[in-house]
Amino acid sequence: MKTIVSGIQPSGCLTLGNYLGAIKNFVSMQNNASEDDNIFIFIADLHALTVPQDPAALRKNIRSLAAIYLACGLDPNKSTLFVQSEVTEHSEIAYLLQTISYIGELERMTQYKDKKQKQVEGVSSSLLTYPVLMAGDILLYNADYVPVGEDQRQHLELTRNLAERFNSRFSETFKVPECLIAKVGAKIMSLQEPTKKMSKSDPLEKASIFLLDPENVIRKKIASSVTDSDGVIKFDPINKPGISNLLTIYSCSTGKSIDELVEQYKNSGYGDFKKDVADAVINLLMPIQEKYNYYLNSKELDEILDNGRDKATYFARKTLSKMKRKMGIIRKK
Ligand code: AQP
Repeated sequence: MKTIVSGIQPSGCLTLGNYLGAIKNFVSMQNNASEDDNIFIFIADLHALTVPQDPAALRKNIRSLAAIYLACGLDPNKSTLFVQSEVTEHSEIAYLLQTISYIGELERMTQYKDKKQKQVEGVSSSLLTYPVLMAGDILLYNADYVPVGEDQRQHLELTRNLAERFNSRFSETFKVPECLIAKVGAKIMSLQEPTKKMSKSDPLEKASIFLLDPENVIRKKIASSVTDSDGVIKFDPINKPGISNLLTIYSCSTGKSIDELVEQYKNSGYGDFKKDVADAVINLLMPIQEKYNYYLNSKELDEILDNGRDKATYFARKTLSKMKRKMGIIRKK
């Protein structure tokens, strides 16, 4: 029996990066799982709060992300889908793990260093402690595997350190989880600055393809994506980051290998290539959008999240009470 845990922040409209780097892998792991495996995929609303959010938009984004999960193929009969804040054990374990984590190791996190630059009104302490909450999300369910994009590797390393530290201080309690990162698609880059990752909170609209973008917008964004002037379609992320990113997007959207695509387009210009990349992305996203609209307005959505919350709570409670017992915060043995 294996346990798989992952989540995404409802911090805006999801990007193609979130889909190719994360959701696509959740779905394929789900579809390859055996009956006794446990898969927990959550909506990381507590994580979203580490940077300022508009409450009305956040409320909307939580439901929207649930509908995206379902539209992309997550099946509530195989995966437990829930909202992180509704399983209050997540907040509790985060505090308990903070007692064994060090400020120095949190200050070294790249994402903290990047995101704190953008917090003009002061850096919230939750931005610093967010990776500990993430460790808690994973350890609560004693995960074996955590499918994430490349940008989360460092946080996963911290999770592994905290699991080992807890085990050595209080006796064997947690499995040390493994990070699963896709070989292609683990880091989809911005269309406008292809040396930077595509992000849902990027203020530059044209930099990201959103999963809910209409067809004409996708075409325009890909047509105006930044490339280079040498006119050759080949995979070279250092010298040709724009074209390499489009090749990755094309490959992940169709299942064709990058080598195959390079061969196919060896005599083509960027214009034709970009048009075909746009077609591939549109073919991928249009069926998802159709299902999204169905789920967003369905009664099932809330039922699925209620059931998911109850199932996740059952597992989370067991871990948390074991942890508290080992730490000595219990009145009776
Ligand atoms: N560009 C990307 N390429 C591949 N994978 C990506 N992920 C994010 N961006 C890319 C993966 O998506 C999962 C969920 O990410 P998240 O929303 O929890 O946080 P994030 O990594 O901070 O994502 P964003 O889009 O950049 O959000 P904002 O802008 O709100 O910070 C993770 O598995 C991540 O690796």
